[in-house]
Amino acid sequence: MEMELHGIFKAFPKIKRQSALEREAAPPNKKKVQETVTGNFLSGVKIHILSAGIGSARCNIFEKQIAQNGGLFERALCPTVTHVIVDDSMDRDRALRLLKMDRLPVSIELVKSSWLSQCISEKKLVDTANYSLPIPDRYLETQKTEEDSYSGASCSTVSEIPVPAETNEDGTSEQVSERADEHKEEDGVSQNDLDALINGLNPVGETSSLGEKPVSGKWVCAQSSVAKIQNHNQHITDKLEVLAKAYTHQGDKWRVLGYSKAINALKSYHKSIDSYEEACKIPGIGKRMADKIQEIMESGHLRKLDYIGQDVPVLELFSNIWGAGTKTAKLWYQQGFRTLEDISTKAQLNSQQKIGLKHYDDFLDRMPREEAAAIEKTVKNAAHCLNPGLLAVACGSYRRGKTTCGDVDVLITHPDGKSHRNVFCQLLQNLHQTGFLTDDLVSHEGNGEQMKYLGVCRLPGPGQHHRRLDIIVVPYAEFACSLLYFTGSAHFNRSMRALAKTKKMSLSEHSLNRDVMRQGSLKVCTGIPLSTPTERDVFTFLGIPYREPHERDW
Ligand code: 8DG
Ligand code: CA
Ligand code: CA
Repeated sequence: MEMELHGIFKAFPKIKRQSALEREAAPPNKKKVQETVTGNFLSGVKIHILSAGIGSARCNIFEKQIAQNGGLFERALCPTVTHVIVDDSMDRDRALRLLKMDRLPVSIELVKSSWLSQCISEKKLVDTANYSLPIPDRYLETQKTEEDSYSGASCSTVSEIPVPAETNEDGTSEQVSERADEHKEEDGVSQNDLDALINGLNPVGETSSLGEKPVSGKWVCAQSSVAKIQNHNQHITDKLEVLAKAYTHQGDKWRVLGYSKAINALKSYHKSIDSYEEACKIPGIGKRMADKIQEIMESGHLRKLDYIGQDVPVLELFSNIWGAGTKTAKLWYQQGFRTLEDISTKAQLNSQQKIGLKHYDDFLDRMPREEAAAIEKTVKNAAHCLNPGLLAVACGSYRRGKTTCGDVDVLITHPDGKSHRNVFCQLLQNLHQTGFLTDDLVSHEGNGEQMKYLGVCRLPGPGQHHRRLDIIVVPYAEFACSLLYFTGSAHFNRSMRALAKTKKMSLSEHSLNRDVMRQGSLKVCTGIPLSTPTERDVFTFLGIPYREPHERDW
């Protein structure tokens, strides 16, 4: 079934390699419609229309309108098509049957004709969200078979693989806050959702260095990251990771899931793989994945990497703008933008994306931990000016002892349980006044009694970079759980939440609750918060050994 994606590209290999200009002139199946161009909002959009139900007269009108508005009409479905238009009453299965496809590559959207009508009447590229044809449930199974990635013996069955929505159930509030400070929040399913699916089911490598079940239990959160198993298959995982990253940027979440699962399995395998048969036996690796592994083993290369779309580097460039996720990156690509210059001059940016673009290089650059320490100290000093009893701790990668940090996450509380309440606004105001805070991304996000600020700071003095800073003020009763949460890693946290779930508990940045009742993916009773004055208490309630922050760096 993988054939479909490959099939398309194999059928049009020349198109993939031609330059854009050549492509415009070359394909014999493209009907050139000589229309006066009256708009260009469809520039970069290539549309194929499935005429069934739409009728040839309407198709002809659409064809003209596409050309008049800067778009391209493709008579035949080919890899460069960005949208396939179908009748509003068409369902996805039927559309695929008519297209003679098992599924569409993620770069092609299947949308109702009312979307095109709406674009034309509004004279702009309307978001396809309300017009896309939904992916049926069984599609998940199709994907599974396709990559054959979940067929390993100890892997979960399809029915056990939760759909992304269920990930929220690990703790709705967790997801809300994750989405807020993650600039991928606009995507339906983030990389983290996918990781959660994997980690919740297959925590740490299913095979130990002896090829047996690890004695210390299967949960990531139960193990020290210091003892991370050496990757004996890096020559293979490096290549698969490139492919997985490409799929991530293209928003192909199910392929990302399959690849991540295989990569995890390979990384924790106790030796270098020697044969196709050996690869097939590893849980999490199916036959098709084993084919790829064999290809890398034998040739040192993976041909599929040569066919990564030219959109991938551009999508990556765009989604590295803080505030822009895969969807926005895709939209910008479809609008014909290819460079950051295009984005700054032609794209419609929200205020966060403008800040993200302004500090593009600084935000991508990880700061040395000494700089993170200086940022923590600045926030701590400002907090102590307001109230010397306040606690201010840098969490995240800094607390895990990393030598470089992507941003700084400072958690603030007061042991008296109440003096944290009036701190948030005053603290931010003071830090603004000194010029330390330079830009606000999310300036006031309340989550229960927790307050969260996401912004940008810069230490005084010449040559300093702009850095991302998160400040979270929490009530003391929630301090241990929020300290645990904001220390991470995200991977470690997901494992802990998944473990809590198996014990009818739920863990969030607020509390660890017992007696949680769930019906399927729905939490019907939120349970009773346990008293957790320290992080250690959370580990104890979950029945796992305490791990120091530097041991949580999964
Ligand atoms: P970095 O900034 O050096 O890149 O790493 P970090 O400090 O570990 O990541 P972060 O993005 O600043 O997030 C801080 C903590 O928040 C993270 O260590 C664990 C927690 N967290 C989760 N899930 C998620 C998530 O989905 N996104 C983000 N950004 N943080 C999460 O538990
Ligand atoms: Ca951080
Ligand atoms: Ca952060």
